[in-house]
This record gives sequence, C-alpha cells and structure tokens, in this order.
Amino acid sequence: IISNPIAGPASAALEQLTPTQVTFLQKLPKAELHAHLNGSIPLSLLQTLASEYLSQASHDSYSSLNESIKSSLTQLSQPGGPTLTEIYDFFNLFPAIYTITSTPDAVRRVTNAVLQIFLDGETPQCTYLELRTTPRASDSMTREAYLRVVLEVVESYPASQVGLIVSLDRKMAQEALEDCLAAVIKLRSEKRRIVGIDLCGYPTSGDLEMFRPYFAQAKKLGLGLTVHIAETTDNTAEDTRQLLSFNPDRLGHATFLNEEAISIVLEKKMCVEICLSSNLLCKTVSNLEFHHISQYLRSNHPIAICTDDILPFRTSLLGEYALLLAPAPYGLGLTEDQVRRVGELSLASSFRERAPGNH
Ligand code: 6MZ
Repeated sequence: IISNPIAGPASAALEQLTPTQVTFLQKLPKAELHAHLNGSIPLSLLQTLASEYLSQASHDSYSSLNESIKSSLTQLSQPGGPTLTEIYDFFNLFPAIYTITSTPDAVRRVTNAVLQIFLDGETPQCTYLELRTTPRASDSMTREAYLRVVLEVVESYPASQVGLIVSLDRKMAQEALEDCLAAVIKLRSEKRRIVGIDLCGYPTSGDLEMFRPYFAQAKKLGLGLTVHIAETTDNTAEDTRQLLSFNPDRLGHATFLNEEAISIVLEKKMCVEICLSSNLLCKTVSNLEFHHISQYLRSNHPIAICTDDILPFRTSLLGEYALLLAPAPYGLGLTEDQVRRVGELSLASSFRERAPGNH
C-alpha cells in the first residue's frame, strides 16, 4: 500500500487497523488535493532515472554537479530513500531530483507513474486527484512544453478523476512568473485541464507582493488559488497576512496561523489542506495530539487530508486516512462517521468545477 519500504507514521497507523477498517478506507469517497508531482515519484523509478543519468552523463557533466546534489543522488539511491531531520533537509533534495527529471521523456514517465499510484489498480487511492507541479524550463524544454507533457498524461484520465494545479515557487524571479502565467493563459485558451494555481517552495523565501498581479490574473481566468501558508515557525505574521490578502480558496498546511489569521480562515471558510505525515516527519508538529487539525474538526471547518510528497513522507492517501482512524498514539482515533465526513469535505473543496468547459 505504501511504496517506500521504510516505515513512517502512516504505515504504523495502517498496521493498527482491522481488515474491515482498511476496506472502509479504500472504499471511502475522497479527494487528494495536495500532491506535488516531483515529491511523489516512486523510489524505484527515481533510482532508475538516477542510474540512467549517471550512466549517460558525461564525466564532465557529473563532475560539474555540486557536492550537495551528488550526495542527495546517493541518498536517493539508498533502499529507504532520504533521511529527514528537519523540513529544510526536504527542500535540499529537489536540486538532485530535478537533475534527473529534466527531459520531456523523464517528465512523462514520472507523471505516468504518479497518476498510476493514485488512480490505477483495483482500489484507487482517491476518487479525484488534483496533482500540482512547478513548470520547469531546461535545455530540452520550455515551461510551456513541460506543462504540455504533464497535461497530456493528466488528460489521458477523465476530468472527473484528475485536474492539474500549476505551482509557482516563492523563489521565482519575475521573468519566470511572467512565463508561467503566459503558458497558463495559452493552455486555458486551448481548454487544457488546468484547474488552479498554487504558491509553494522554501517557506520563507521570495517577495510575495510580486505575486499579487499574477494571482489576480489567474482568478480572472476562473482558476482556484491555494497557497502554502505558515508552514514553519520562521513564517512571520506579515507573511501570513499578505498571503491571506490574496484571497486564496484553500491553504496548504497552515500550521502556525495566529489568532487573527485563524479568524479570517474560519470566517471565509478557506479549506485547509492537512498533510499529517509531512508535518510529523518535517517536525513542524511534534505529535498528532497537538495537530491543528483538531480545531477544524471541532468546528466542522472545510479540510482535505492530503499526502504532500509520498516519497519522503513514506505515505499514501490511504495511510493518511489511517492516521485519522487509528487509535492514539498511532492516530487521532476518529470514528468512521467522522472520517466519512472528512472525505466529503475534501471532495467539496476541489477545483474540479473550474476545469475548462465547466464554468
Ligand atoms: C512547500 C513544497 C512542499 O512542483 O517540482 N513542495 N513546498 N512545502 C512543502 N511541504 C513540505 N513539498 C513540495 O514538486 C516539488 C516542489 O514542490 C514544492 C517544492 O517547491 C518542490 O520543489 P514539483 O512537481
């Protein structure tokens, strides 16, 4: 059920469940709304791509990689994948992953593999998936070409099953943002299946004000907006205030919202995308008992349970739902009725209706 061989919190929770409970979770209608493409590549495929890269790269191109990329490539090829001591270790992996997924062929293969994990098989992980990814230009692709490759795979599934969110990275320069938005506008005009925009990346970097006109433009196109917010204690109150002023429909993580922010989120009913294993393994939440999900469950506020990045967080959507159902200390010990309600809330918060042709 979980593709990473090293156990994490989700596999420990799954082990606590009876076969009947597992079947209940498998059949439960639910939406995965927060899954990053390049954080969800199965370890076996990453290892294949890493060895292909190492065998094809000329000695010069390998030796030009910096030591940290070389060390991440080595970590990725260990049986259990990378070890995370804190959230910043996680972000340091991406330069290595991007080194081996920078051709159209690699992007097609990883997108296919990730969609298969979530959607194929006898018991798909979810009823509906919103996959997100950051358009990346390389020697062999423009950002638009990157999106076209991903969309081609996404659109091989029905619109009722999957939609694409285009992520913008907090570190992007204005020129890259312009390029991304131009590609999104063009692809929407061709009725390609982009349903929303996300803001992600290293939690404290970037000049947020620069994003304002781009988010406004995306909203005008009818796209949903979700932003990673207050993910670490390093995020300031001003950062949070600014992100909320963009009027997002959904929020990623929202772990460290202050009182003022919480009241806005509750009043505007912004859906909170909750990634339990991600928070535990990045150590932004020490224990499920203290997780901010509790306040939203108490007030029946819209939430969606999501995986974030299944590879480093050693999870699956089923595993994340197991964390709801399993008894403490393995999980939150919710009842099946409560878990069913959470599944409904996730489906109600999707951007599915925003697919071209639907609005
Ligand atoms: C913030 C995250 C993230 O877009 O290349 N990403 N950003 N917080 C997180 N939680 C721990 N997990 C992933 O997928 C990888 C990119 O998603 C963002 C990072 O910017 C990462 O580079 P794509 O498909």
